[in-house]
Amino acid sequence: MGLSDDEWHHVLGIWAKVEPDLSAHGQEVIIRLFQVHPETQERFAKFKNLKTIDELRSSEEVKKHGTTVLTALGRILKLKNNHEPELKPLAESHATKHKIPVKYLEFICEIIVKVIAEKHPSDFGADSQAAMRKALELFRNDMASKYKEFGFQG
Ligand code: CUP
Repeated sequence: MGLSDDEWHHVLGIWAKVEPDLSAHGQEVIIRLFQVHPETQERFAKFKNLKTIDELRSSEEVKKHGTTVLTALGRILKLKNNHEPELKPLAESHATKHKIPVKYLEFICEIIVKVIAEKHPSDFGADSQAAMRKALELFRNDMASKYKEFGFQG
C-alpha cells in the first residue's frame, strides 16, 4: 500500500530537517550500521580495513558513502511513488556490483529511523516515524523486486 498525502507530508517534513546536514547524518548511519551489523562492513573492500571506532569516525570514505546513501534516499523519497527511474540504477548496482541482500537494506533503514529520531527528537514523533517506516518499506520492496529483475535473489 502507498502512503497518504498526510504521510508523505510527514516524511518530507522530517527530511527537510535532515537535509541541511546530510553528511553528519550519513556518517552516523554508516558507522552505526557497521557496529550493529559488522557483516555489512565486509561487503565493501574500501571499508573492511577500518577496525576501530576512531578509524571509522575519521574516515573520509565513510563520510562520503553516508552522504551518497542519504542523497540517493532523499531523491527517492521526494519522488514519492514515482521513484522507479531513480531506483533502477541503485537496484542494479546493489544487486550486481555490491550484492547487498535485502536484509541489509532492512538494517540500514532501521538505523536511518533511529539516527533521525536521536538527532531530531522534537520533530520526529510517532506519526512521522510510522510514515517514514512505511516509505522505507515501500522503497525496500521495490528494490527487492528490481533485484530479481537483475537476477539477484537478495
Ligand atoms: O546508495 C547506496 O549506497 C545505498 C542506499 C540505500 C539506502 C537504503 C536502502 C537501500 C539503499 N546503500 Cu550503499 C545501501 C547500503 C549500504 O551501503 C550498506 C549496507 C546496506 C545498504
